[in-house]
Amino acid sequence: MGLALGRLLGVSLSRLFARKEARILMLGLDAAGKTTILYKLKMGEVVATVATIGFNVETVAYNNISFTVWDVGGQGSLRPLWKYYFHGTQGLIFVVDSSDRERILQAKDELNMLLNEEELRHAALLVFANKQDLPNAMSAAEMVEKLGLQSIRHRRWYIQGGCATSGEGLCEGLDWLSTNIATEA
Ligand code: G3D
Ligand code: MG
Repeated sequence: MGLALGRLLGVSLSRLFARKEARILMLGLDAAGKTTILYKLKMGEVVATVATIGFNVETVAYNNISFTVWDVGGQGSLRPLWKYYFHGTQGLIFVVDSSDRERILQAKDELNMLLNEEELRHAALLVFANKQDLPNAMSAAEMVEKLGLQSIRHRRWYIQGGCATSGEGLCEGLDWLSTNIATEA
């Protein structure tokens, strides 16, 4: 399983690498599973920094592909500073804890705000419906409805259910992203 996953991830990542440059943002509420995914990708050293401007950012880069990760939700006054990280983003991965029914509306609001960002208008959207291993997890179909994805216009989007701890669904999600990533952003 580990080997197969590595190979499949390799295929997805090499498609991304085949492009000149890929800037991917991975965002979501805290505890959605973003850091777990970042480590699962095994692209290299994950660097956690507190940006001088005050919010925690994790980055990992491999060749010309970079993933930048932070928690959305709350942190009101810092929000305007996010835009410095939006520029040039070709792919947005929005990670959601499928078992967190209490915060699904908050996740929806945060996603909508991100989708309204001018700098992200070209970014393809992959929603990763994480924690599908938990018994009370909402299905991907239910998440489409809860997050209002069916009303998204003028953007390529896809939802992938999965489990960050086992890596399930990651290859499929990244594969979609690598073939649908905005060629110019
Ligand atoms: P974040 O970076 O989005 O804030 P983390 O989220 O990656 O730190 O994950 C938050 C917690 O959720 C972690 O547990 C992590 O192990 C768990 N988690 C991540 N993905 C999954 C999943 O697919 N299934 C399950 N069951 N748990 C998951 P801890 O206990 O370390 O806080
Ligand atoms: Mg984290």
